[in-house]
Amino acid sequence: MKADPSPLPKIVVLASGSGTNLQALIDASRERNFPGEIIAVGSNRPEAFALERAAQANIDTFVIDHTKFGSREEFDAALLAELHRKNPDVIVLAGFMRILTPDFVRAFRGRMLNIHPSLLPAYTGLNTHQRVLEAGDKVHGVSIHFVTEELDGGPVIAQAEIAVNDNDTPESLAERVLQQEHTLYPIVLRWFCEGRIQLAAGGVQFDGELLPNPMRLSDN
Ligand code: NHR
Ligand code: GAR
Repeated sequence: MKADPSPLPKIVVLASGSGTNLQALIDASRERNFPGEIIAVGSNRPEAFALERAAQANIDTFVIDHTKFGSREEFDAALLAELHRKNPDVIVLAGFMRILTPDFVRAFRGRMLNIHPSLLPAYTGLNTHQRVLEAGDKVHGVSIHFVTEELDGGPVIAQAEIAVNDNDTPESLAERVLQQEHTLYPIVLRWFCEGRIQLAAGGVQFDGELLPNPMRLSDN
């Protein structure tokens, strides 16, 4: 008899919005030999389309509605309790729009990834596409990083860039950045599930070596 294969790492995705990144991750995780399983999708917004995408894919969903809590700490405690029930190996933020408290982040240190629509450390926070245009930048892009207490400040694992055109709008930039996101996030999640990426003292380790710079995909 064949020995049981070792169980796949369990992934929980948190999303607040339309969930196109979630969809890219679902599609990738359905490919043969993907080294992880999305066991649940959670949202702080009951109306998030991401929840419908999960349901369509027969993935368990949960909602912790932040408007029902008196404080950030109470919301995070409820989210943390739900996550402890699911017991994931990795939490993937995919368009998740609530800042997480330090206690929450510490509970999943080294096991929580975020995708952020800028070339970090540039443009942490919200409205990145608008701010890139206002600054007149010629390149823009996306970063995937470990989540730490510092908002969008955790060590960056990988980035992809796009060229900014003279006639770009926040919407046209968002569209091209999203395409890069959909390519990059499945690659990075695969690496993480394979055990190739680790949060270390001095930054990100890839195959046991500290990365001098984030991994980079380029569209040109
Ligand atoms: N939490 C911690 N501790 N560290 C990070 O790096 C985090 C995080 C939570 C979310 C995603 C981040 C992004 O990629 C993220 C990274 C939300 C806001 C925000 O201001 C900022 C950055 C990110 C996500 N949220 C408002 C808030 O009061 C609410 C905005 C809304 O609901 O639309 O939480 O950009
Ligand atoms: C993505 O561009 C993601 O990088 C960004 O929101 C979009 C979500 O799209 N995330 C943030 O701004 C986090 N604050 P999606 O719901 O279609 O995946």
